Order: sequence, then C-alpha cells, then structure tokens
Amino acid sequence: MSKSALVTGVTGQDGSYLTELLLEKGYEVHGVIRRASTFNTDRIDHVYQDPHDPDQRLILHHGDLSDATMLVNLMRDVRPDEVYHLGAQSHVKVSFEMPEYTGDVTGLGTIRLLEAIRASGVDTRFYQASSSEMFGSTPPPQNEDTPFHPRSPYGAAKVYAYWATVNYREAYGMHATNGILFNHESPRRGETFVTRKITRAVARVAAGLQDYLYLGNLDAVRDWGYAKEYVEAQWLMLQQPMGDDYVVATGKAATVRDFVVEAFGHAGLDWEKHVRTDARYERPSEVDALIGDATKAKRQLGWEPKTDWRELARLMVDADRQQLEDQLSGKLVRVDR
Ligand code: NDP
Ligand code: GDR
Repeated sequence: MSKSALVTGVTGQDGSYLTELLLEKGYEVHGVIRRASTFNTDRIDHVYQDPHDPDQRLILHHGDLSDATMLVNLMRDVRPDEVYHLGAQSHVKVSFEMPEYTGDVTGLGTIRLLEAIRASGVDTRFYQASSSEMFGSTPPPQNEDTPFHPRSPYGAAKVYAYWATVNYREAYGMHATNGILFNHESPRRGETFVTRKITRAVARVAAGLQDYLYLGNLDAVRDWGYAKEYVEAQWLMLQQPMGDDYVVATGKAATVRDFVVEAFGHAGLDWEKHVRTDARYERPSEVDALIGDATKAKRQLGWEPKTDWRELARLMVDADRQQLEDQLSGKLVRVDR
C-alpha cells in the first residue's frame, strides 16, 4: 500500500518541491492551504489534478495553524504516515513587525500540530522545519551541538518549536525530527527574500524596466543552497528508524554583496550602477554570519548538496529572465521548473 503524507505550508517554496518529490515516490499527499480571496496555489497548480479524478493523489484541505480543532480533525481523518510541518510566518523582517502573530503561528502552531497527533492517536512520523536562524549570533560554523541565540521573534519562535519537537520525542516516544536547514533558495523563492529580490531585479534591469534595486545590509554572510535538494533531506530524515536532529547546509559562505555581484554579472550588468541601500530593509538586530556544518546529515542520511551559491544565483537569474520574457510576450506563466 502506498504511503500518505500531510504537508503544512504546501503552497510555499519547500512545500511545492516536497509535494513533487512525494508524488514521484508514490505517496498520497494531503496539503493544508489557507483560505484567501485570491488564488494562492500557483506553486502547486502544475501537480494538482482535477479534484473529480478518482485517482487524485494530491488532496488539499483548508486550514490554518491557528486553528487547533481543525488540525485534530484533519489528523484523525487523514491518518498520515508522515507529517511534514513546513507552514510558518517565515519572514524574519516581518516577524519584527508582527511578533505576536509570528509566535502564534510559527511557535504555537507547532505545538498545536503535535497535540493534534497525540489527540487523534495517529502513529505518524513528524518533521519540524527548524532553522539556522535559531543560531542567531552564535558564530559559525554551526552544527547540531551549537547553542542557540536567536536574534528575531521568528528565530525565538523556531527555538520554541524546536524544543517542543524534542520534548514530544522524549516525553511520548514520538518519531519527531528537527531539520535545521540553512537558507535555501530557488526560482520559487518568495519575492521578498533577498536572493529572489535580487534575481527578479536583475531580470527587470536587463529588460530596461527598472533602474535601481534597494537593499539593506550587504555584509550579512549566508550559506545558500538549492531548495529542490533540501527537500530530499527532509524526506530522508523521516525514513530513519528514529527521530533525531540534523543540520542541512552547503558549508560555503557568501555575503549578500557576493550574491549581488554574481547575479548582475551573469546578466552582463555592473551592479554598482543599479544597487542602492535603504535602511528600511535592515533588521533591528541582524544575524551576521551563518555557515553550516552538515557532517551528520552526510554521514547518517547520505545527503550531500550539489548546487553551490554561484550556480544558484545564475539559475535563478535565468529563470527570472525567462519568466519576465514569458510575461511580456503574454504567454501563460506556470511555475514548473
Ligand atoms: P514559505 O514562506 O515559502 O512558505 C510558508 C508556507 O506556510 C506557505 O505555504 C504559507 O501559506 C504557509 N503559512 C503561513 N502562515 C500560515 C498559517 N497561519 N497557517 C497555515 N499555513 C501558513 O517558506 P519556505 O517554503 O521557504 O520554508 C518552509 C519552512 O521552512 C518554513 O517553516 C520556514 O520557516 C522554514 N525554513 C525555511 C528556510 C529557507 O531558507 N527557505 C530555512 C530554514 C527553515 P501561504 O502560501 O498561504 O502564504
Ligand atoms: P533570512 O533571509 O533572514 O536569512 O531568513 P532573507 O533572504 O530575508 O535575508 C538574508 C540576509 O539578507 C539581508 N538583506 C535583505 N533581506 C531582505 N529580505 N531584503 C533586503 O532588501 C535585504 N537586504 C539585505 C538580511 O538582512 C539578511 O541578513 C531566511 C528565511 O527563509 C527564514 O524562514 C529561514 O529560517 C532562514 O532563511 C534560514
């Protein structure tokens, strides 16, 4: 019999790549989507079949991480073999503007889901989308033993969710796992995260539609990997006999400025003519440097990154240029890269 998985955050960057991977592996996938006044399923439309098709293997459910009753009902009805908890208010800068909401959804939302598993009595495996933001100001390299020192309401909420996951493993013997993922990007990355903001701007500048790109701190160091590869690590973690915690990263460092130089250079543009800084994009407290040590994931999961940040910058620029060209020529734009 084929396995079933429940994915929160199915409409997000990771949710869409993970859904593709699980469908390829023969899973029945249940995704939680938020009710919105506009369509919000762009990233998964290409794998969504006609809901009237009896062989449909991607089933979407309306829900929200703030609604505990709904989560219990869903868990009881679906009884998934695996739960991938990717849903969150995931933007660090926004978390300073909406700290309480971020704590509720990103922190408490995880406890609600863990309690829904317990309340429904379903025997399942649980993946928590933990983050390198939990390390905050603790200097690199960071691994599973590095102490947390979050620098934002988002980071603090993820630390809460991390420990909740560890606690449910210890208290109730749950197969519960934290994937501590470092920044991972793709052509499907949300448009307000720095890499995508840069590559979209490069496409528009190259097309003569925009002159300037405004950014905040150019000196921040990040370890950027390719999202499509990182969801494979998420799946591998839930195939292990026991729940555990794993860092997933490339181990390679670059500054925001380095990424800008690579992205503009790839389109034959001089970044210094087009990039300006604006303090509105700075955070009240910054995370200066994140560089991961994924030795444990390599050893225990057999997982290794393949795409480095330079290649990633180039593939994202190419995708944004193509998408803009399609838009300008009036072609239907589908996210199926
Ligand atoms: P995205 O921001 O692209 O996706 C977030 C998802 O969560 C979306 O599907 C969103 O729905 C959903 N969501 C937001 N609020 C709620 C809510 N109240 N109830 C239910 N669903 C909600 O994030 P990514 O795909 O990049 O990241 C996936 C997870 O991994 C997140 O938890 C993130 O914090 C974490 N993470 C991400 C890293 C990265 O570099 N990408 C690194 C480490 C951790 P909608 O589409 O309707 O907005
Ligand atoms: P981050 O990603 O905060 O690391 O969180 P983001 O791309 O937002 O910022 C990375 C770095 O770039 C600097 N920066 C800017 N950032 C944005 N968004 N916009 C700008 O204009 C800008 N200029 C400079 C930031 O200050 C920061 O140092 C991401 C999210 O996906 C989280 O959910 C995830 O947990 C972590 O990665 C790991």
